[in-house]
Amino acid sequence: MASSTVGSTGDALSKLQIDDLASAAPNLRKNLTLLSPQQVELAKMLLEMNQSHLFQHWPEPGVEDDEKRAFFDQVARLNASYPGGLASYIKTARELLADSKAGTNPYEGFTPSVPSGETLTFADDNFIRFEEAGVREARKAAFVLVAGGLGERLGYNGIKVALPLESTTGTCFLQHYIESILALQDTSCKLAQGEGPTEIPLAIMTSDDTHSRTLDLLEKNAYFGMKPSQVKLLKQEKVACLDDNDARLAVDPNNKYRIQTKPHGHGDVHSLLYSSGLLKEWLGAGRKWVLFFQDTNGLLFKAIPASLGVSATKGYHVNSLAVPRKAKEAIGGITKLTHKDGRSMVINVEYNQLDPLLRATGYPDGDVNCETGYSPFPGNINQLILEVGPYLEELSKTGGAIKEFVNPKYKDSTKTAFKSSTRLECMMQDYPKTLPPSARVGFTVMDPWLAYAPVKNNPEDAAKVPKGNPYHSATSGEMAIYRANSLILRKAGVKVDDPVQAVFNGQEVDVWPRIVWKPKWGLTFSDVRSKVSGKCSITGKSTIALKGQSIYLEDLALDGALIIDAVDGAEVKVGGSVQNAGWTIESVDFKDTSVAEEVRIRGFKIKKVEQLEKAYKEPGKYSLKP
Ligand code: UGB
Repeated sequence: MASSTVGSTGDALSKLQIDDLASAAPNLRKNLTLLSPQQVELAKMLLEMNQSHLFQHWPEPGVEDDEKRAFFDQVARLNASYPGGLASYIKTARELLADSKAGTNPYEGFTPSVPSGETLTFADDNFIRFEEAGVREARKAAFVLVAGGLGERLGYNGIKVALPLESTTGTCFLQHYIESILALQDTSCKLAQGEGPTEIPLAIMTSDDTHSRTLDLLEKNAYFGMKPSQVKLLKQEKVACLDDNDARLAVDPNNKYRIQTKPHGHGDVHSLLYSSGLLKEWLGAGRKWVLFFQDTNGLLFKAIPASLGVSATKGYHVNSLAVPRKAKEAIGGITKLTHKDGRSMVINVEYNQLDPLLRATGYPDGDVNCETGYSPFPGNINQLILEVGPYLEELSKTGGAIKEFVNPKYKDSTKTAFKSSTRLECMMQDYPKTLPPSARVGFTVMDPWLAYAPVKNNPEDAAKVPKGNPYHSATSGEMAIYRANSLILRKAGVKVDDPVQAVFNGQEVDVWPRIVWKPKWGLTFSDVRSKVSGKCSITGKSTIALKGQSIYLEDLALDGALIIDAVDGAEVKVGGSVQNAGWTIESVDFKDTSVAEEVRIRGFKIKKVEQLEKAYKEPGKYSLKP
C-alpha cells in the first residue's frame, strides 16, 4: 500500500531497490514520500549499513514530519563531513570495535625505542642561530590553532582561548597568540624587504561548542589587531556515536530524531584544511610552512622561532615540538617504532598507550622515569610544523583522513556492551602514520620552562597530580609565564631575585617576580638582550609590564610595580630606581563562587596597591628616570 502513495519518489525508489531494504524498516517505508531523492539515497545507505533501528519509533506520515526531515539533514551533514561518508565511518567503526573487543594491540609487531632529535639549549649560539633562521622563514608560514575542544578536564564554562594567560595584564590566550603572530610578521617581513608574502594567515579550528564564542571574542576585540581577512575559522563537525560492537548509531537521548554525536578529536584539522581548499591556497601563495598549535600554552611562541628554524635548516617535512616528559604525564611520548619487517617510524604514542606498549615489549616497569628523572621518551606538546608542499601531496592521497581509534568503556569483561555510547576519534599528531619511509620526520626538544605550560586540569585534579609532575592548571600556567620571563631576563644579564614558594588551590608553586611583555617587545632572545643594558635588577615582590616595541631598560633597579605602555614609534629609555608598594598576590579559594571563574580556577588574584605607570601615546624619544 505504501508504494502506491509514494508517486514519483516511489519510481526513484524502485530503481534504487529500496523496497526490499525498507521491509526491514516498515516505519521508514511509510514515510518515504516525505523524502527527497537525496534523502532516499541516504536512507538506503543507512539500511544497507544495518541501521534500521533509527526508524523503529517513527510515527505515521503527518506526525512530526519536520523532525523526520531534520533527521535526514543531520545525516546529510554527517555524511558530507567525513572522508568517504557515513558508510565508511560505520565500516571503520566495526573493524576498530572488533579489534578492541579482541584486545588487538595497535602496535603489534613494533618495538619501541628512544628516537634522537634536535635538542636545543636556550640562549646558546645554536639556539640563537635557529631563532634567526626561524624569524626569517616566518613570513612564509601559516598558523593553525586547534580550538574545538571543550576542555572537559579543566571544567571551565567559557572557551579556553578567552582565559587570561596571566592576570597581571589580563591578556587572553587568543590575544597573545595573535599579537605573537603579528610580531613575527612584522619582523620577518622587514627582513625580507618587501619580497614575498606580507601577511601571516591564521586558521582556527572551532566546533559547535566553541565556534560562536570564538567569533564573538574576535569581533568584540577587533581581531586583536589582525586583519579579519587574515583569520579563517574552520568548524569541525562532531561524529556519530555508536551503541554497540555492530556500530549501530546511537539515538540522541534528548531527541529521538537525531543521532547522538560527540567530538572526533583534533585530527579533523587535516581534512578541514584540505577540503576547505585553504592548504592549496596557501601553497599557491608561496607559503612553505604550516604551524599547528593548541588552545592554552602561554609559552608556545617562545619556542616557535627556534623550532621553525630547525625545520628550515634540517629540511624537515614534519617537526614535532617536544619537552622532557615526566613518566605518566598526560602528554604523548615521541617514540621510534620499528616493525619486525624492518619498517620504522617516529611517532607520538599517546599517554594512555605508552605504558601498555612498553610493558608488552620488554620494559616490565612500563612508563617510568630513567636516571635523568624524566621518561626517556620526549613528551609531545602537539605543536607540529609541516612543510606545505609534501603535506598537501599526502593529503591529496588521503583526503586528510587520519588513522582513528576507538575507546569504548565496556560494561564487563565479555566486552559485549558499553557503559555509554562511544565514537571514533583521531589525533592531529597521527598524521605521519601514513607517510612513506622517505618522509623527513623529526622533532625538536626544548626545556619545559621555555616551551610548555598548558592549562588543562581543574584545581581539584591538579592538586592530586603526583609530586614532581607538572600540574597543567591555570595556577601553574600563569606562574610558568613569570618564571620563563624571569629566567630569560636573567640570561640577558638582569639580576632577578629567586622565587618564593606558595600554595594556591592546593598546588605548591614557585612565585617569581611578575615580569610580562608584549610579543613585539621580545620575540626572540636576541630581541630581549638588545633591550637590556647596564646593571638592571628586579626584586621578588616586583611587577613589570612592558607594552611597547621600543622600551629599553638601562640600569633599572625595580622594587615595586612598573607599567609602561608605548605606541609603535615611541622609544623609551627606562632607568634609575623605581620603588613602591607594588602589586601583591592574594589567595582565592576555587570554591568561592563570589569570585569570577577565571580568577578562582587559578587560586589567586592580583591586588594593585601602588605602581609607577606611564603611557607614551605619540612617537618620539623619551627617558623615564625617576
Ligand atoms: N581539540 C579540538 O580542536 N577538537 C577536538 O575535537 C578535541 C580537541 P586536549 P589531549 O600537549 O598537552 C593532546 O583535550 O587531546 C583541541 C595530545 O593528544 O587539550 O588530551 C583542543 O581545543 C597529547 O599527545 O589534549 O592531548 C586543544 O587545543 C599531548 O600533546 C587541543 O585540541 C597533549 O595534547 C588538545 O586537546 C598536550
